[in-house]
Amino acid sequence: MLPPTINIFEKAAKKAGKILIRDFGELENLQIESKSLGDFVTNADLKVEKSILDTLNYYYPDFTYITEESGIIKGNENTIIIDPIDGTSNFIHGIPHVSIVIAKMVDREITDGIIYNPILNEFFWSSKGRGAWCNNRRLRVSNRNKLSDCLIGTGLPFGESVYNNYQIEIDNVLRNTAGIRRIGSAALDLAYVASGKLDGYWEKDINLWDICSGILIVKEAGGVITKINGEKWDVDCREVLSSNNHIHKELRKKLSLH
Ligand code: 2AM
Ligand code: CA
Repeated sequence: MLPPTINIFEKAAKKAGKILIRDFGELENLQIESKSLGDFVTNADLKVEKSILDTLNYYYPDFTYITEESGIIKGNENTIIIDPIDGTSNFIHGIPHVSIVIAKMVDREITDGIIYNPILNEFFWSSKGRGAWCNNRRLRVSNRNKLSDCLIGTGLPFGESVYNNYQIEIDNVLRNTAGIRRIGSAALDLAYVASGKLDGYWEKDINLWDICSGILIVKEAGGVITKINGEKWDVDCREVLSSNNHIHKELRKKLSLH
């Protein structure tokens, strides 16, 4: 049986997922606006977020909400974080690597989180202490311990977020691993680390709504989450390094050579 919070998140995500799927099938009618260079919002993002908020407000009218599209809605100390579509660029281009993210945070700790890809019908979830799951399958990070065998996810910077030296990081990782994947949804990158598909993942300049659920899901699947320099991650960090634990130190070194 799903924990009660996850049950409610599932209800909200699956209802909103129907809107996402409908719009994914009619991309020619999509209205797209640019928030900044490379960062887009569509009418689907707004509709999906509204649907999630409508469902959650019924169950949790007094909570605080932190959302990608509506900003912060102030309430009590219980906080829900929402990204209606993580992977909006993929969505716009008809690439099915998109996800709905909903997490609960109490005292700056993520206690429950879901990542739902309605197109591939993959529902990832975790509650603290309850393990990590995709649909009915328990998740476990990979066992690979040789960095040279490992597939690593990242997000390439885009537009104004492009930072100096990112090519050096990419170069170091490419030279020492089996390859890099750029999936385009940070939430799915973390879900794939938890699933043992990717062995590690790092990204800089990232928002909490992209990674909130994934942080808990990776930890509950036996993985590690830190800052890129190996220090403790907290909810104010705008970067993340995650892995199956075995390769963490070595991967960190490849990212800290400059
Ligand atoms: P978003 O779709 O919710 O904006 C991956 O690198 C992360 O960066 C995603 O979680 C994605 O979140 C965000 N992002 C924003 N603009 C992007 C772009 N043009 N290309 C790729 N990712 C982008
Ligand atoms: Ca988004």
